[in-house]
Amino acid sequence: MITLFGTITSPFVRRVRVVCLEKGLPFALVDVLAAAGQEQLAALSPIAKVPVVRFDDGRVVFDSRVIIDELCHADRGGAAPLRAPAIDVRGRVDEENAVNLVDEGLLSLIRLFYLKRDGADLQVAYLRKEQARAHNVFQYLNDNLSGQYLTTKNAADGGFGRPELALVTALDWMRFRKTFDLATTPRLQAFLEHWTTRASLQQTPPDP
Ligand SMILES: N[C@@H](CCC(=O)N[C@@H](CS)C(=O)NCC(=O)O)C(=O)O
Repeated sequence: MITLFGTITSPFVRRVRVVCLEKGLPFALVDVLAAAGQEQLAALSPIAKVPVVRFDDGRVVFDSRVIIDELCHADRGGAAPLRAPAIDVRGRVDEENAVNLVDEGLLSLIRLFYLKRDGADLQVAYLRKEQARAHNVFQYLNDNLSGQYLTTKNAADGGFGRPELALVTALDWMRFRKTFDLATTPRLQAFLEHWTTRASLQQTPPDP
């Protein structure tokens, strides 16, 4: 059994939960908001971010991308039913760029969310830069959504892969935490509405 350390609200943890559900891989979720989970996480990961996964063979993996790679390894039947990662040079770069864009924009918003909750002054120069980064990333994605790796093509046509998973989990967290006004990015709003009908996403809402 895979042990997943995380929270229900985290978009990065949700990606791992979705991949496990899609592939029918059983897992046990340890809630790190509880004291016992927090202690276990601290003992396992010096980064102390979630998700962290402990595999049956004892390996501990600290990052959602590496965890998903491992879950989609050939030994576990590859990526299916998700779209397999591109293998040609151009496709690989496009796909990694797409995931990176989403992650950088999302991480800026997550940092701003925590800082606001702690009462920090968000007007200092670096945090204004974080706000601008998030705005620019999601505006860019809104304007470039129809590319090959951020698609609303249905899954049977190879339309649901890692970039789509990254973007839909990010957008749903942004909606849930009210950290970004999706009305300013209508194509992203439509993308979110399109993909949240997928069963694995219906089963993993951040606000159950
Ligand atoms: N690159 C990491 C990012 C993970 C991440 O930032 N997780 C957030 C929750 S959504 C976290 O644990 N934040 C706690 C903190 O910043 O202390 C991944 O893909 O797994």
